[in-house]
Amino acid sequence: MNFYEKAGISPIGTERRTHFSRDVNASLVDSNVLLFGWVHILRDKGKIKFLVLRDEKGTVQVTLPQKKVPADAFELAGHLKPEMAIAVEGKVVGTKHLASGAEVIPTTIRIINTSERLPIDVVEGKVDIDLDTRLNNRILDLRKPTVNAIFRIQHALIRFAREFLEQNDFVEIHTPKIVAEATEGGANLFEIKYFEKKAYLAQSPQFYKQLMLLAGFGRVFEIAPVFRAERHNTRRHINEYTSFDFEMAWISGVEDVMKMEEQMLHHSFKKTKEHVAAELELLGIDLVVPKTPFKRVKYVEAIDLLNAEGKELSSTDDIDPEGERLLGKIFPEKFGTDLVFLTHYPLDLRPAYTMPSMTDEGMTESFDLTYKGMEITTGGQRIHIYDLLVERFKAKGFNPDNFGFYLDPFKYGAPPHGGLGLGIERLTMQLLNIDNIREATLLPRDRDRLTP
Ligand code: AMO
Repeated sequence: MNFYEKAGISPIGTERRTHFSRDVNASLVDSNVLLFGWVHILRDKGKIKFLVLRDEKGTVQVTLPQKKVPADAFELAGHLKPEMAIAVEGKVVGTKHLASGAEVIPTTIRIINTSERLPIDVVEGKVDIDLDTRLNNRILDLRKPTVNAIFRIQHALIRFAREFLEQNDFVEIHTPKIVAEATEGGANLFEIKYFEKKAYLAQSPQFYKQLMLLAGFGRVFEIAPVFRAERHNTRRHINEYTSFDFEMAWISGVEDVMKMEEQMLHHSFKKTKEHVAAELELLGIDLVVPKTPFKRVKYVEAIDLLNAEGKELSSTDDIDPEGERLLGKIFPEKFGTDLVFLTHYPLDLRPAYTMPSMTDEGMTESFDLTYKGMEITTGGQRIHIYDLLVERFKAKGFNPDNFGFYLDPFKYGAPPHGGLGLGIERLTMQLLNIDNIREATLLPRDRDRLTP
């Protein structure tokens, strides 16, 4: 017995699939098709059996009237179990009962791989299971068409954002994730042992993306994992996320960076809407392509708006998550838009590399982009003047000697520059109205979760 026979399954064979499930429609009536996929739904009505086959592109109904299919195919269909991998060969016939207008009457069914009893259902809506159980069984969970669709949409968002940057002369870079110093402050830094030295997991490509502009690239971007040792488990924080960063030289101010982002998101949303229309429809999302320019609101003005709603904040207080949520309500009512730039953050609330404002005392040339009330991007103009940079590092309590690898290149004609970091999971969750960031993360890492 070979191992196929031992497992009770068919060898893979050399034939290729002729169609995907979603190709099976009235135009294919009378054609022969060979489909590969998973057993999604089984219904046994005695003299007729129904099987819904699911593949990467959707589902198709396979119907087995006892009188019209070979006896061995009918018999085998009786042994199928949910999520078995199968090959179905058969003829397409028209039917009025299905939206696609067609189904497949098989001539052969082969079991390509078996499936054990499932720990969670792959068919949606059968039972409500909690997120933790779903994440424990994430690989099966991802087979659900609505869950799978989230990541196809995420892919489209990134694909077209990247396309926009490439059209605008940005060079994709890959910077180290094992680093010697914090870029964003020490509070949420993961320390690792690096042979005899102490090292950290990168919180952001911040220093290196800036340095690449000093290295002679005019514009760079990076889409890569970053690590944050967030102490709390919240619905919008994970410990490893994918940061979409870009950085551009020779800007005349932070406004150039915001313009680039709003154009990039406009392009990405517009093309995503076209390219993954089916997935968006499956999730019931009407993707609104944002109008440019996005609304800009100064940090102090946002504080005033919050205080008018009963908060008691000073102009340099940090806006807490509740305040953010409140702004998420105020902004659409007041400005009729979900995407709002908050600008001119207080010096105290921004990292040492942020350019102080010359117009707004005590503030910075920086911004956050909020989307439906949640911060999805942080960005700003950076300090390109060596002495000022060292002064700001000292003011934040850092020892400049530890940052020589970053600071020293600024001695040699650093161009004015700025950029931003966008969390792709936050973008996805807000776009799809997902409540918990873990659902917009393929394989989330949080305080309690290190597998799968
Ligand atoms: P910041 O620390 O604000 O800025 O992060 C930028 C964006 O990353 C996302 N984000 C997170 N997403 C999920 N889980 C987390 N724990 C988490 N923390 C942050 C958010 C946020 O807006 N170097 C700067 C960026 C820059 O100025 O270029 C930075 O990292 O979407």
